Amino acid sequence: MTKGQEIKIDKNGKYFMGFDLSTQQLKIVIVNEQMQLVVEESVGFDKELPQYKTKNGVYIHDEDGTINAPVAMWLEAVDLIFTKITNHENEAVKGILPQIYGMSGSCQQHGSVYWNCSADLQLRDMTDKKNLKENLASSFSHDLSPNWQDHSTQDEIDAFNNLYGIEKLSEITGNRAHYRFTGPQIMKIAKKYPDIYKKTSKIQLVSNFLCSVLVGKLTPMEQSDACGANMFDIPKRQWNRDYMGLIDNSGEPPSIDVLTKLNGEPWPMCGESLPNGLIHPYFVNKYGFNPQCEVFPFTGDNLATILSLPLNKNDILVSMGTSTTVLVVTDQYHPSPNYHMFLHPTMKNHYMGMICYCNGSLPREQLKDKLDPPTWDHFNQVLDAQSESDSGNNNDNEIGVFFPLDEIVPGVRKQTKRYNFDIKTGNLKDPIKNDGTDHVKKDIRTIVESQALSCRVRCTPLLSNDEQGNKDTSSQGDSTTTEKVKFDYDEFPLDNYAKIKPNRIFFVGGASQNDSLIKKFAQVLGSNHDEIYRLKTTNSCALGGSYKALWSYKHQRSQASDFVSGIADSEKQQHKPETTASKAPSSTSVKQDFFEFLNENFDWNQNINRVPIDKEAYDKSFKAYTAKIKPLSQLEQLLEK
Ligand code: XUL
Repeated sequence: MTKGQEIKIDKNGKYFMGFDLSTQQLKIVIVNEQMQLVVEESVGFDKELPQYKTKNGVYIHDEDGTINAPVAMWLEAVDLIFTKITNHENEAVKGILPQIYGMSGSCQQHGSVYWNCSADLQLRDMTDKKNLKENLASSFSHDLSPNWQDHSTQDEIDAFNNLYGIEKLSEITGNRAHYRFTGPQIMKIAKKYPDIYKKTSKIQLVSNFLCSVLVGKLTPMEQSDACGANMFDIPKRQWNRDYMGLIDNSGEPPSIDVLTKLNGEPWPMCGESLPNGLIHPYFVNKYGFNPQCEVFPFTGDNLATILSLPLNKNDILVSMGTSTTVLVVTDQYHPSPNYHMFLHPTMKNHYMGMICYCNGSLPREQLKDKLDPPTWDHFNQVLDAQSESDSGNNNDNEIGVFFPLDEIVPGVRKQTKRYNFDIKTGNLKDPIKNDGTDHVKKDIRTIVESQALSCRVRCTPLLSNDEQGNKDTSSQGDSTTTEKVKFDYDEFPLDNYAKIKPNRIFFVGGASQNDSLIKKFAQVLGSNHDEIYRLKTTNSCALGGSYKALWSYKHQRSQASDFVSGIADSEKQQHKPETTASKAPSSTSVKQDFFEFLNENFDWNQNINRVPIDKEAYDKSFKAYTAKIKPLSQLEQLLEK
């Protein structure tokens, strides 16, 4: 549902809810059985829950890079968002909660929540005489949840990387060690706050924490989100005991205690549609939810985002929230320390490749604030004018990085650096010292270009080169004749960067509403099919969650009906000759996997804007930006680690 669209709620219809517990807000969306968005609601933490005194949803401890968020604030946000729905000015929205038959959702990844041994009972006994915060006031061993922007775990990531080496860690868990990943974060708590760790009975991700609150019992971790812990063995689909053993080596054998705290193995398997349970009576009594409403496993926000769009092989999704992430779906497990690999939440034997940047919207916003007037319109005017002035040739010779926060890719400290480079050789020349206001306009262009270029150089190796438009490339990484450029841990032939493009690009998230910004990104990234799309709603994660709930609900029932018709068939078979045995398909069942379901039912008109592009100019730009790849690689080698 976008602004100006009419809300059509059928009093007899079934509806499905998707959550997104993100860094700065809690959001929900509600869709009908036709996958149409009918309700969106949100609670902003800083503004609507000011008593927690968070800044952008978190507490930042500059002294050691710790960033965390109060768990009680999230509980208050859940009560507040349902209160907003039940007090809604639109009568149909106000009355919709009894019509919710399934819910699922997404949460910021990697964050962990620490429960004490009373958690199970207190979750079970939640009463509508109190609010959630009061009900669960003494259920936690730690009031705070480490946040994905945290950078305080250098010693711990060294331990993870060094156990069997970075390559092996990536091969097993899909990821090298990262500050924010849950394993290193838990290890820090165990070492630095042994009392808290000792009192901790269960550790959850933010995703299964929220799910647990909704069903009123401690639910297991969801498999794909568990891949963000540096401890989950993706090929074996189980926790890796050796990496778990790093957290706490006081027990015998070391990983048993950690396994108990993690509530056993993640469950169910990715691609299955089993629910975690029915919604707890607290929500039925307090807000009128349907007692039969099923709660399906919650996942991470990026993982839910890929569920919001019918992505094909070689399509890329660029998510522009607080962080910028580039996401691809693949059936190949090719882990590398350069990017992240996760299991796909709803498709068996599929994976999500991801590149994640901390410095997404923040540095752009800081530059916007230096303008007079400090508005996005002004920012866009500057960006568009700079793009027009070089008519797609991009023949300037400046390259820069703008990291007000420590960055994930490349893994470097916060810093800003600008350099000139030689256009002919691509070699860096002198640093540009001028960062006065007269340079702001130049910086606006440089920052957007360098953000997009960084996405391009890192997602190209994730794209396959056998697609239409990518056909003439030599196989990835095996070219010995061309110059290679290094990014992070890998070298890649420069030539391939000039040839490999994604097929379609989908932009999602708050900043994707900015046309100037996404056009610039598209010019740098290129598209074989010249297809650039934007999801109309900015709530892609919550939308993906609602689709997961809808598909799971229907898939469950179709499996059950298959099972019943299977029994009926086998009973019939006992009375019929063997040759006539057949299974009658149920007309209402959803037997497809998630991808087929989404492809068949996705409403392009309601959900998507196609962004018009000038093909010739875009092709020219794509080629011209290739010239900036070598200087970017050289600049990254100079950054302070
Ligand atoms: C992904 C990551 C961020 C958070 C944002 O690895 O850390 O994208 O999930 O909520």
